[in-house]
Amino acid sequence: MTATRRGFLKLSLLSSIASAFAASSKTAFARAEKINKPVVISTWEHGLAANKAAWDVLKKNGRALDAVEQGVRVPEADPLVRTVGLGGYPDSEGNVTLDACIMDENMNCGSVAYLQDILHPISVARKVMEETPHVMLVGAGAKKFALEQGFAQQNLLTEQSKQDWLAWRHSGQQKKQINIENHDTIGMLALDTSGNLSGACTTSGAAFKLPGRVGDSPIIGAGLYVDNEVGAATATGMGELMMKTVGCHLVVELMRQGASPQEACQKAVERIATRLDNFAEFQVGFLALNKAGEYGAYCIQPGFNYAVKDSRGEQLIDGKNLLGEGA
Ligand code: SD4
Repeated sequence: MTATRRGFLKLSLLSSIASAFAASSKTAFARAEKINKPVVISTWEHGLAANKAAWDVLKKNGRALDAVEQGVRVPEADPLVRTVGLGGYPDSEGNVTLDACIMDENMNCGSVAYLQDILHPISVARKVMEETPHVMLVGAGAKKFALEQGFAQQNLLTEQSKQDWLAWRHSGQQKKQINIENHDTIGMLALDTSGNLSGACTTSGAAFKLPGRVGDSPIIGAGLYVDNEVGAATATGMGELMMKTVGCHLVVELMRQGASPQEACQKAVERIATRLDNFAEFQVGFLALNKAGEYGAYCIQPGFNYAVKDSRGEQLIDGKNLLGEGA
């Protein structure tokens, strides 16, 4: 086959794939009478304050990318949020190590993992996305990059988190690395007035984790995924389960096939439940938003909630779940 013919075949294949994608992504629009935009949604109750900061950007016709970055910086800087940024629970040796990632409407993404002593890992992740040819920086390299970019070095272990870590160390419970109570990552998704989606996810990870452990939150596809033709998803809970199933990518692909955000999150949780024997010991919650501004969530255990802000106001909604009463 000649090079010209090969080029022609490749081009026609690409254009038929593109039209198939465009057709499938129309399903959400076909279902929705009106696009609900702008809208921002995020995990857990601390999402209420984070959404407010994101809304300040969105209501001025700002970009979803700026909204999610500004939004999740709120819990990152709040020492009372014990699972994200400053005041986050440390690992089993008392070191606070942070994971974060961000993704925009053009499939650009940036991520940091095992980052120490920097208050806003989400902004470092954005710098990785915008200032380097890479997607992910980890550990000492990520910190060096952050310092070079002008981020300040700061001790993130608050007295309260240190006391909780010491109590855990003396409790003889060291084998129990993760339970369903001790993690509350913030994952945030937004659709702006231009109809573009972005997402951000940031966490101190599982409390008292093994040193060096990285969860799903900085892993594109596991803890966050955005496809501007279809929708976006983020996750919270026991990261290993999302990593084994590439959960957020799965949620977005299910929406591509026509599932609503709610149905897609439920199917992804069911995938975990049918594949992973020990799923019932853990919490996993998925949160999704599509191009029409429809949103939904689903989790394994009762107790997961998420915050929504749009032109109708703000809400805190309990996630439907697999194992709770009435599920
Ligand atoms: C992790 N998924 O490191 C994170 C923890 C979390 O809600 O989500 N907490 O596994």
